[in-house]
Amino acid sequence: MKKILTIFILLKVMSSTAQSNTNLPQTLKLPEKWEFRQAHTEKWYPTEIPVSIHTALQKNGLIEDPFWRDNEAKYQWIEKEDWQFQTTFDVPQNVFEKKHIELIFKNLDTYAHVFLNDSLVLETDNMFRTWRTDVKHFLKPTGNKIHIYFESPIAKTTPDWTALGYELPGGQRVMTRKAQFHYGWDWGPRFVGCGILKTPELLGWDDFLLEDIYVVPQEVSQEIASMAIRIRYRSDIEGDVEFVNKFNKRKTIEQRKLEIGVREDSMSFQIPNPELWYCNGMGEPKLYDFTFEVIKNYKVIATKQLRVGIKKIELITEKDKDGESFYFKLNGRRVFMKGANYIPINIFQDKVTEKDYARLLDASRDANMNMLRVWGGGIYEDDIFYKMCDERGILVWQDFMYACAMYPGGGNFLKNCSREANEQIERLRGYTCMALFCGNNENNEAWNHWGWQMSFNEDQRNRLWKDYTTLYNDLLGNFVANDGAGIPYWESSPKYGRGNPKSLKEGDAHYWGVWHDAEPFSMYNKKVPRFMSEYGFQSFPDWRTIESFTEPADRELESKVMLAHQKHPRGNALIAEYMDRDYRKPNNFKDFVYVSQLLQAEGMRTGIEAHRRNKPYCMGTLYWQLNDVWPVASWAGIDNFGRWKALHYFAKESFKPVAALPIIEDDIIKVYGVNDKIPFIKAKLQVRLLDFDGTVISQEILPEIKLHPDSSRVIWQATVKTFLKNRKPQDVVLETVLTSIDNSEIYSRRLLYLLPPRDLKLPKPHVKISVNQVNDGYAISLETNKLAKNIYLTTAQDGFFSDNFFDMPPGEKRTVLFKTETILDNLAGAFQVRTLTDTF
Ligand code: BMA
Repeated sequence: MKKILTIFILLKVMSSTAQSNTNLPQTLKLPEKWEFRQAHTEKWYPTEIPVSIHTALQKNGLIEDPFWRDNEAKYQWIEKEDWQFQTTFDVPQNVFEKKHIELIFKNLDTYAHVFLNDSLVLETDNMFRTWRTDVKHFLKPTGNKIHIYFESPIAKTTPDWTALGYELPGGQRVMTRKAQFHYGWDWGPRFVGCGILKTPELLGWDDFLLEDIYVVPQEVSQEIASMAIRIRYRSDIEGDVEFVNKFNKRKTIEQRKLEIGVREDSMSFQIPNPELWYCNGMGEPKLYDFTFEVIKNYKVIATKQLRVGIKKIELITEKDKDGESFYFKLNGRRVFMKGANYIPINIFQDKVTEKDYARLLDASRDANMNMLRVWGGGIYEDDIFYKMCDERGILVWQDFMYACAMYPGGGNFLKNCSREANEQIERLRGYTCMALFCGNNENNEAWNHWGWQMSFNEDQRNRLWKDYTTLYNDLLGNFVANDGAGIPYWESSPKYGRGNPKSLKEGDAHYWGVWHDAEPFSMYNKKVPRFMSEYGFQSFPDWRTIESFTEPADRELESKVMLAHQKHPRGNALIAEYMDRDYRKPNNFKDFVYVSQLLQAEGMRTGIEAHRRNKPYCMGTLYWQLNDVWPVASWAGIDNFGRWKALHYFAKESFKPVAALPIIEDDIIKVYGVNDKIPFIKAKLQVRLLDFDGTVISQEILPEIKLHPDSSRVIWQATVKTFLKNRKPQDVVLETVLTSIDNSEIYSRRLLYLLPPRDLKLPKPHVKISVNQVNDGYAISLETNKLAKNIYLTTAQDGFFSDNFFDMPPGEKRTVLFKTETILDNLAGAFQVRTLTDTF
């Protein structure tokens, strides 16, 4: 007993020394409670940070929910006003007595004048930068007042915008380094706000500050990985120190001499028998934990915990017989990229929680994605996003935040952009998930092919193009090359636009012939580029999501409120036109919403499969878009509540790493075997033609087929006629099932119809469900007497269906898990089932 007590006391003493190690820099988060008001008005209102002005107003009942009905239009006045925020705080001794005290802001949106105890200490003009300023001499131990005056981004930029003498494509938003989608997009509302989107901090330190640290693998062999830890520090002192790295109970120590000023240094350490970091579907995203310390006179003066994987990423752009390749190599192996374009989770960043990130990135991983493109009209994401991508094996294609516009040049603007880029490169290069920095979204393509040049004279054109190349080539490109830790750089996405035949032969492509030009989905089979970084089709969000912003009378396709939540001018017309090609007219708007999701999912599947079949000519497919910033009809596969549309369920199936993908080409049924995995795989293929009663008309089994690593080839084919055996195409469905040889694993299963749904003779099925409570929710077992097309399970409860929108032939049994924290009391009535035949 005595011994235990001694150990306990010892532990206590040790832990309290660690916490109160006053040699280390000390951080103080500023308080949550603030007050705010509209400038030039009297009354202050309470608020809690992080907050955007819209949230602050809403929480005080000064405005309604900005997403409700057509409220967006009512709240446009907010962008024209100035806003003030303030609070008071004390500075505890451990911070106050430090030699240096910096006030640090991240995500301060955007034009802020910061006053500390009535002195102006900082002025900011870029929401993507970290702002730090020395405030030691302005602080007192108690009763400090911080006041932030936000200028309207519109009023602030109007003089410079007008002085340009011409209108830059993209509009006035280009003048401000602020999330460009705040100004409205074809899937988002316009809310040009301001706000304190992260809690500001005070950072106190004495003689030494570790400003930056990251780890890069140097030499990697099977036996050993040599890693370099690179640091930048700021020091007021010289002298001997030790750099220490603790890894896996081993300590590496190196002696150093500190120098005064801002200095860079590095140390190395080794990982024996290293396991490399692999992306989702290729292997494990192995991460290693270690701790770096700087020790002076036996005292730790800086420490940092790091979590890093060992990976090498390369972008291979080589001339070949077709044009020029565009693919990624991870750890020396070619990888086919599967994923989507990511936009921010909410237009009001203050509302985004860690849980939201986890849910969306889990959904990406669960849908077999291995890459997300952080699109250039949004934000450089929060650290938590990249950390979660590291952990889930999701590679990140990171655009710099420039989209669909020409940006002003000039010293001040470019200086601001340079600082932003340097800070973001420095922050992001340490994340293992980082695969690419890309200069901008569509700016090159738009300038050269969207007719933008016509509104400028030659001088202006030359100047604008020079500003373009200065920013994306001379500045960003060089910054990434010099400081990007080996992460590749790509000037603009796409390399060529769809008007240019080269777009299918070189670089990455955005193919929008489907959608904008109303080309049929089957064009995806023809327009296969080297890497498809954008293509998409709209649908409506989940019905409950529609209910969240409407009154019952609003729930009509063309109601004023629904139109306020459809930002594409031809959106509804295009959906209706495509729907008419493939589906029978839905009975009502609710059915239209459901069918719009099927239409989108089927269309996108055509694209995904075309890209996968054509590997290695095509080496990536990122559809537009993963998610939504508010409730809206859009290209997203997951709506703003995190609810999966049919697309996300379909993508999960279509992205499976080993798959048999059927297609009919010139009356020949072809099945492609696609293997994205590293090992060579032997598999069994079963192809059956069934009628809608479940009778097998034809079938073929290939007991052993070989799927080479990272490959795609036709593994089986037959003419439609022989397989159809005099049956009519409207009465049958083709099923391909790819399993392991011993049937223990189903790699993929796919149903393919010979005609579009509107021409099928679908029977009315009777789908029986039975519900059982299980650990994390309810298991719903389904059976049907006839083919049930696109079974759609719904419930009024919050939760998640493990599967939905799937087809089920008779004879098959399926169990869907409904994950929920809610306890249901009426199991039988809790779930509803619909199928496609209920919509007409
Ligand atoms: C892409 C994107 C976005 C846009 C989407 C849908 O090209 O880069 O600008 O939202 O198209 O139109």
